[in-house]
Amino acid sequence: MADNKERTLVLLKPDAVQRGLVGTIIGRLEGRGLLIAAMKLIHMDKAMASRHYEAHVERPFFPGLVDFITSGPLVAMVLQGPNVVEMVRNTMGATNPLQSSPGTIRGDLATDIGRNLVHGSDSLEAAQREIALFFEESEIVDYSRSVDPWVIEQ
Ligand code: IDP
Ligand code: MG
Repeated sequence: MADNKERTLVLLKPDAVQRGLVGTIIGRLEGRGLLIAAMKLIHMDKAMASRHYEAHVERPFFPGLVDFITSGPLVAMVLQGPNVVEMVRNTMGATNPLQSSPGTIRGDLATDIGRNLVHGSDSLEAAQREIALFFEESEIVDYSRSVDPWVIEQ
């Protein structure tokens, strides 16, 4: 059985905040039954953005990505549930909205790879590193929901 307490970092990027899609996107993730373990609005600086996207530092799109992700506030969340990394990535859709399936967040709501609304960690290892960049351990709330047995077979 999958570990129900797997955690991932989700960012609702500055385009999601500016376009008024925060509620819609959180609703889609919540609707899948994922538990919100932490959440805050934060305006990243360039140093933090460079650390978050350190894997992409050599890529040609890196400067534009850092400019974009620091261009306004974003919503950072820790989501929890079985297979949460894959669940969030599937719900987000492919990186390039041109290839994202309809029904996914990017496939329904985004057009441009440089304005693709959401981030989700791509592995549990990346999630651990990214969560630690955004949240103190004390900001992550450990709780269960009475509805859990209706969402996850116990
Ligand atoms: P992911 O967000 O689906 O995990 P990554 O490959 O990790 O995709 O890329 C991180 C972010 O960098 C993407 O979400 C997107 O915003 C941006 N990005 C990736 N590739 C390109 C590109 O070719 N042009 C512009 N931006 C890109
Ligand atoms: Mg990525």
